Amino acid sequence: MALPKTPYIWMNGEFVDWDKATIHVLSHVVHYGSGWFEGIRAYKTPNGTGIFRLREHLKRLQQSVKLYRGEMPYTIDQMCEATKELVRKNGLESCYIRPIAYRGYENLGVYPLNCPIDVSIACWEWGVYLGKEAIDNGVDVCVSSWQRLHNNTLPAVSKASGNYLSSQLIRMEAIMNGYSEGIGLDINGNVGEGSGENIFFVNDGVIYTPPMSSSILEGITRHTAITIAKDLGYEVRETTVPRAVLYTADEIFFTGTAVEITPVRSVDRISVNDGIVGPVTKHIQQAFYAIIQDGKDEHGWLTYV
Ligand code: PPE
Repeated sequence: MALPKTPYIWMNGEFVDWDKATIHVLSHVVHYGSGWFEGIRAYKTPNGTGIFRLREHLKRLQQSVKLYRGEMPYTIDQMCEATKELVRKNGLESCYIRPIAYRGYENLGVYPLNCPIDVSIACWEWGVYLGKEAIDNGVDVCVSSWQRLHNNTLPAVSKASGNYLSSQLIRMEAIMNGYSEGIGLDINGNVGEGSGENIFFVNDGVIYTPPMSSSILEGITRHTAITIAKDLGYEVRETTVPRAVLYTADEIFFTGTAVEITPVRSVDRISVNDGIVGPVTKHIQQAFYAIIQDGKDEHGWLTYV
């Protein structure tokens, strides 16, 4: 389905018509995957439209670029202001926001440092990601035959466009085989993450999630879920998770900007908790939705536009 157009896309400091927000085919990013992006959500709350953890996303974008020896041409403050103004100008109450920095047009070759870093921000209306049912009832997933990137091949901590070739292999295989999502194991065979989300496990009331060394993006929703869980009094352990836990855990859930907090109902057709969303997952979901829907934001995670 086509993207729902908005009036403007922000490009290198200017608000450009949606249809005119184009780049040259010989831009470095098109050939070599040299882009870095973020996915951010803005929610309609009783206090107005609030962008969820905007600064943290923009800081991660800056770090993603830095890892590739680049420097963002705009400060985090400038990017914050641009994002807020874009959401306002596009008149959206809630939306998905996609900032992207990329190596642009200058000359072509693997060595990227002669090409400029161009920056765009777009936003559009976007509902639930893995389907309406997913958040309430959970999703059926598989372990992918494709493994995640090795940390010393393409570092997963940098949200680089090129990394998403791995995600595409995982996602396509899963969908073709009738699942909603695939889970990538790290190169040691331990659980990494989904093609576009982090993963959590609950066993005997304790919460587990794979560490950065398991080739994961250090998700901002992951950090949110860990913080909420600790606030609610749960013990959270960031630790290596063997594949077998996918088939034995009491509860499993995904976290991510797009999926928010989505329960996993089965893995490779083995049900999790008889297919019923478990109490810990529900507890964390409720606390999360109280923040983004009701604006009960004690951590100051919402930036109002
Ligand atoms: N891992 C991966 C590989 C990933 O792409 C995301 C976000 C996460 C974990 C969770 O990160 P965070 O959003 O900071 O909690 N994936 C983004 C892009 C998804 C897409 O389909 O494109 C997102 O959720 O916006």
